[in-house]
Amino acid sequence: MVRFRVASALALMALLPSMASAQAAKTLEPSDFVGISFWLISMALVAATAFFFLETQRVAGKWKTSLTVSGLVTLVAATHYFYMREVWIATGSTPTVYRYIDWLITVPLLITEFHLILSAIGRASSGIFWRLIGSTTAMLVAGYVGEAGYVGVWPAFIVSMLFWIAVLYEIFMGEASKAAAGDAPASVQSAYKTMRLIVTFGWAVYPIGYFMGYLTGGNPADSMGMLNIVYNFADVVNKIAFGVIIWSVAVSETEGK
Ligand SMILES: *C/C=C(C)/C=C/C=C(C)/C=C/C1=C(C)CCCC1(C)C
Repeated sequence: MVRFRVASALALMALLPSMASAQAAKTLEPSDFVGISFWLISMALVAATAFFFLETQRVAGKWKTSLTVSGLVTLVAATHYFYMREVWIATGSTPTVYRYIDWLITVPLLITEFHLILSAIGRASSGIFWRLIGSTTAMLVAGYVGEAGYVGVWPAFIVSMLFWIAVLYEIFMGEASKAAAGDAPASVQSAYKTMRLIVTFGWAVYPIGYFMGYLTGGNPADSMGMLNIVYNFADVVNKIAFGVIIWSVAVSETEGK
């Protein structure tokens, strides 16, 4: 039964690329490094999804949900990458709207994982969860209205940064940090600390991308190339590496190491 469900999820994933490529007008040029990065990352996300879903069968019960959520993050992102890749290759323009739809779904899923780890430590309140969801959503909406041209790129950047700082405050100094200081197994505590570092340094790559894309005053074509390369790289760290950290804690806890 479990095997059947995993198999059908994988079969569905295999169909996704063909669904997304129906309207492709051009093929990938060997000199299009941004396009190549879209390809590499979409494939890495597919592989990561298969891996996280299959590994749910190996870890102890309380870790299964975390790994399933990791797989959902990479599945949702892979699907968006198929579309983003086509937009970039066919038109050479930045797929802002697909990027932000992806983030609006995957960031709350990542916050859910954060919260699952916190619950494994023992004292996670729902207030922490909703504050993190609220701040991250506001951070993304501000970024979107800046990138899509509804408001100035600078004010949007500043507002978005403030909400990200609110997230950092919550996880380093707020209730979440206190909840994490419980008497959980060392491996769970270290997972929480590592996830916190990802939200600090891994997430910092996104504002750097935004800055390089809109705020340096460089040639727009070069800036958009940088923006996409940096965002793509950030997604590898924050979606795949994040999941791998959870996976490694889950395996070592399950196997009693
Ligand atoms: C899987 C996708 C993730 C984890 C996306 C995270 C996105 C951010 C942390 C974006 C942050 C931004 C700022 C802090 C300021 C400039 C605008 C944003 C939206 C790029």
